[in-house]
Amino acid sequence: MLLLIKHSILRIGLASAGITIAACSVAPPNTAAVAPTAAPTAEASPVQAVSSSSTAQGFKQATVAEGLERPWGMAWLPDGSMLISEKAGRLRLLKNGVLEPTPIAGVPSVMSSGQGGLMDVSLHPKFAENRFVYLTYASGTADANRTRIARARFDGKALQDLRVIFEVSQVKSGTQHFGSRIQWLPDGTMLVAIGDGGNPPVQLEGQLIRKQAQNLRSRLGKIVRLNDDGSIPRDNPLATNANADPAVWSYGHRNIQGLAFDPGTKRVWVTEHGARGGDELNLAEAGKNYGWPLVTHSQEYTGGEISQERSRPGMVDPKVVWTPATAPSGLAFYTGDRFPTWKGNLFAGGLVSQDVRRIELDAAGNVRSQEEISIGQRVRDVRQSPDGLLYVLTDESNGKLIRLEPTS
Ligand SMILES: [Ca+2]
Repeated sequence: MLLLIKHSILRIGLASAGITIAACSVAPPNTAAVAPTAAPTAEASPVQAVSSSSTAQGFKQATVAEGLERPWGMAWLPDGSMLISEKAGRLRLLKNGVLEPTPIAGVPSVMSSGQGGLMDVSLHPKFAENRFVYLTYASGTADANRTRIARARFDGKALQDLRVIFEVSQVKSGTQHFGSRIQWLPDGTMLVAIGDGGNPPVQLEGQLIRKQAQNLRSRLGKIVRLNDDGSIPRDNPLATNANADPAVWSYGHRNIQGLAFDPGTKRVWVTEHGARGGDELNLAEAGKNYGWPLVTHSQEYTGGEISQERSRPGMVDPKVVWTPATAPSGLAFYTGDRFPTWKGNLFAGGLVSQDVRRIELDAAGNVRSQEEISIGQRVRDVRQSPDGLLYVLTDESNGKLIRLEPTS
């Protein structure tokens, strides 16, 4: 293991110097995820556990910025500068390649503890006109907290008129599983992923809090769909269900930290954490149930089954299961021109795997293959820049912004 880590650092060093990453496969090529075609029985789930595959080539890694403390999310402003969130509750501006030393003022007070803190940052699709910035964050105390979404106007220096536009209705304890990512849809609504609230023994309303993922009245363990002011669209899939929170768009999720949109097929892709193993890539669709915690490939951290079932009729199987866990965070769907052969691929960051998985899809939305791009640090976010390159944030106390660039 130590050798592997050292090797990764060596490779990063080479990469920073502009040398193409050498191949270093942990497993033979073409053993990557095979997508399930059908789910005949719970005993014969077709999903294969995947740990690794071949190693991607034809690019180099350049460090764009460092000195970021546990960065979480990133967004590009129209002038090419970037907003980068830091978990402790700071929003940073990277302008002309320089990280401004003073954080942006006006960020809400966050609970920075455990997995909670300032999380995603996203711009309104019409930011150039309205200057709206959206933040997701954990709010409250270790004993009473929830995920919130706030909107503010960015005047170039500070956030103004900050307003909480949405929050989880239930207050929970503990510092786990807040989500969260924001993804805009072409109709001007946004999807926001919210975690299930935590692992055992954390309880809510007399049962393990993880069960809230199957409770349609709860916003925990869900993707919600919202209008740009936080109100709930009338055409949400469960809007006419009297027993459901109308904000719910999909459910049965454990803790989604990667959310991406394919503008060609209109598919929504998510990565979510399992407990011990069983991390998932899912093709998310309105109104569907993704199974947690009734159906899962993951095990309890303390050992033993969370569920005997891997698949169930009426619940959607994952497209990939990662065991051992990669701890996926950050997901990009690549549409750029700078890496022509990567067009239409997903790029999934991994906190534990310390890499980015390049995932090839077929026309039906099944996974054809995976390659690993070793980063050598915990990867918190992966995004495509407006000019078609891929950017990676590392979850370290001296976190980096890394750019992947083609070598040819
Ligand atoms: Ca699932």
